[in-house]
Amino acid sequence: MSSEVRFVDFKSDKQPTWCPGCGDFGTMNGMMKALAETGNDPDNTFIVAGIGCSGKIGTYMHSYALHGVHGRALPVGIGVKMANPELEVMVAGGDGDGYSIGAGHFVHAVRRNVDMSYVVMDNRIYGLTKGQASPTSREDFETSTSPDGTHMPPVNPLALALAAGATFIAQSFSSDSKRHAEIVQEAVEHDGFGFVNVYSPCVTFNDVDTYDYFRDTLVDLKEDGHDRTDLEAAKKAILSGDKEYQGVIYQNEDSVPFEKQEGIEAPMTDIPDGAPEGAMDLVREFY
Ligand SMILES: Cc1ncc(C[n+]2csc(CCOP(=O)(O)OP(=O)(O)O)c2C)c(N)n1
Ligand code: SF4
Ligand SMILES: [Mg+2]
Repeated sequence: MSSEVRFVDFKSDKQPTWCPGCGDFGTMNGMMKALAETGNDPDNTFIVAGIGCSGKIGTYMHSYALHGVHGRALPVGIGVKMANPELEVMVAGGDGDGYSIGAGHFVHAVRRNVDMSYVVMDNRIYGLTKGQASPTSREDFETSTSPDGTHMPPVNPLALALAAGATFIAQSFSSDSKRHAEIVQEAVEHDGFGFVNVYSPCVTFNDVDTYDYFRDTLVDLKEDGHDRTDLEAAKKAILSGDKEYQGVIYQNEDSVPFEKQEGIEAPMTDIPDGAPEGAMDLVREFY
């Protein structure tokens, strides 16, 4: 790893096709800053992206990457990390990708607690498919698929993570660039599954959850005297529903990542003793 990596080194030569003003620009910048600040470089970084406007991020960043199947980015990211724990693995996707079709994977990725980060670009809408209601859309949000509201309460992704035993739960806002980058950096540094729900406004299809809304509403836990290691305080912040927060809401400082518990410390190609004859040749052939 190089000590001189700058965040622009994580930028690819592809021009984003996101709409001008899309929150995903800020989300991506913060991810790149966080990776550079933590001493990673494109050669040791693997981004796995879901499907959606958000999912295009793996193309716009310079690193190893896989743009997978809708809702299936997390199991791929887990597989990458288990095959080579020396890689920095970051998974990114949208609220539809992560909390609708991929909700099952989300819960189990949280439980497994592999040392990686998961950044969800939450715009409370399906952006790529032109504006249908997503799991985080408000109950009264009118879209082409919910002309008279969704008739369902939105999913609270932080509560889902909490219930599944998350060791790191955070929330940020793409437009608060310094704070957002700091929070993603903390997720990367966390020993375990670092989950960040990022409010990343869709300026084309969501005129309710706007930059102004998040700017006016979000309360920063850093200024609220919150103790991130206090599970009861985290429960209160997540479940009381009276405020929307940004910051690290919960961190279990005793977290031991799954792969460490299982004694997986080296890339698969290095596994030396005990492997059946010929097995490692096979692994290397497909590595
Ligand atoms: C299996 C499957 N089902 C449905 C789709 C259609 N589809 C593509 S993106 C998407 C939702 C995108 O919403 P979100 O994950 O919130 O991402 P955003 O575009 O808002 O960033 C859907 C339903 C698909 N590509 N694959
Ligand atoms: S449709 Fe929305 S989420 Fe997609 S690029 Fe445009 S502003 Fe961003
Ligand atoms: Mg979305």
